[in-house]
Amino acid sequence: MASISLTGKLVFITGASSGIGRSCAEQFAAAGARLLLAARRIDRLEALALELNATYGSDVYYCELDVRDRQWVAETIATLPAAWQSIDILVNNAGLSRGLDKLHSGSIDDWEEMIDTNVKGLLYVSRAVIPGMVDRNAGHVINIGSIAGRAAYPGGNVYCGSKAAVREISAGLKIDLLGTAVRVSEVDPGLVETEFSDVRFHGDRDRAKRTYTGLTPLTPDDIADIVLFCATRPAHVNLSELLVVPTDQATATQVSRRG
Ligand code: NDP
Ligand code: 8X3
Repeated sequence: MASISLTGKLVFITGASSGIGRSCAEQFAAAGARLLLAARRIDRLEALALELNATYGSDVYYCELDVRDRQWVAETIATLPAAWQSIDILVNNAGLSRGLDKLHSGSIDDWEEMIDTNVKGLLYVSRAVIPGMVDRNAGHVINIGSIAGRAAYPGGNVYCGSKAAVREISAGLKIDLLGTAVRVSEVDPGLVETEFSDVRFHGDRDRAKRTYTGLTPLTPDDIADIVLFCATRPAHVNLSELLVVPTDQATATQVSRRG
């Protein structure tokens, strides 16, 4: 069965300034897609847009966006230039973890940042983008969840809860879109070496590095490859959920480290 071509498709990626989102941008660009990129660090998006244009001749529109800001999200989507309004694929990737403290000693500010970004931000973006997909009876929403959403681990409490919410939101969205041609996928990675752990440990690079010591983690390109696989299945095929772990990882807490 022929896979779907991404040539000329309009792909909106949140959190494209780093890690998995950035790799998705690169791989969709290489596949001939047009890219709508969002994140808070606009300087990085500008550099990425130039790079993708120079390398692949990509058509890229980028915007500064904090997905936690409901009004900002709504206005950004509502005021996109005409040529950038018909979004074919939404990759809800922007997200983060903060801390690894026990719940009873955790930081409420950290909790709010995770819930506001991972859950509410994903919802705001979805609410702004999906109506157009339904109107056109075409589209694909790909949510980046996590192994953390499938089982809690020590200190994961609120992050795990936020990703469990992404899992149920994805499942609910699939039900709500039944009868339309809009597809919903959730990709749940295990350990991927990105800036994720730097952010989790508030810039403690040594602690962040230890997350990946002695094992071979996934790369952001590994996840982007899978996101593109979901997006290129034939139109009647909906890959609903995918758990992707390094060979050195079995569960969130069971990993094989050497040395
Ligand atoms: P990175 O820290 O490398 O990238 C996170 C991206 O999210 C950045 O581009 C950041 O951009 C963006 N982002 C964060 N907060 C906001 C916000 N409020 N508004 C807009 N953009 C925001 O981490 P990853 O690439 O690893 O993370 C991407 C996704 O993958 C997240 O949802 C994460 O939970 C998930 N994930 C990661 C795993 C891993 O092991 N790395 C495993 C499982 C899931 P900026 O700061 O410029 O706004
Ligand atoms: C990121 C993977 O195991 O650190 O979602 O939660 S984990």
